[in-house]
Amino acid sequence: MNKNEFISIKFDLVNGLIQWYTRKYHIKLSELRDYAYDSNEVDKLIMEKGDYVIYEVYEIERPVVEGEMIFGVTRIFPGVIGQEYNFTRGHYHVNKMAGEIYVGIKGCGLMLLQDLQGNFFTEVLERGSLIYIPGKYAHRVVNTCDEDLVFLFAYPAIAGHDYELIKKCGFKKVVLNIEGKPTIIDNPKY
Ligand code: PAN
Ligand code: ZN
Repeated sequence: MNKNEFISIKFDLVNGLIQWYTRKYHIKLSELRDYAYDSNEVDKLIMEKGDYVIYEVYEIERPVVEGEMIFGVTRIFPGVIGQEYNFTRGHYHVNKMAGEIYVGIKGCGLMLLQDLQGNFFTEVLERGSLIYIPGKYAHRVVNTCDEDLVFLFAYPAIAGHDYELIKKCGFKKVVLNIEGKPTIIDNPKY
């Protein structure tokens, strides 16, 4: 097998662990400050518990040229930031033709989707969910359960990631833990 052309690795479908990757990164609480429903809660938590990891990403990078795909696994740890369930930053793809596939491997949560026209949708993302995200939709995942939420993703290498708009205005809605139940409310910052 020519390793430059083919990638064939073991993927533990129960625990969501990939045997090999080229890049691992994590996002800590402090890095979600601008994205959070209540940034005061971020500061409060950092004072109490320190700056801990909210999610980690294991990625198989590929050259950024047409036809190539980047894929990997994201693991969101359970927890809340104030009332808000742990979540990924969320982003638009710069290239609006670049869709993405998410496959739920472990745990449960919600995917938030929105386009630039203000259309907003949520989809359940749990073990066994397969979600196709058309290129124009920003996407964020929220872990609403008390275990790790793990999903596989795959997208065209030329997609590009735009976090700025989400950082500034967020998603139309946020998912809060209200009396123990995931509750979707309007985001006042949007
Ligand atoms: C995923 C995400 C990953 C982390 O690979 O990049 O889950 O989420 P954020 O990038 O929103 O922090 C993806 O959607 N790539 O396009
Ligand atoms: Zn994406």
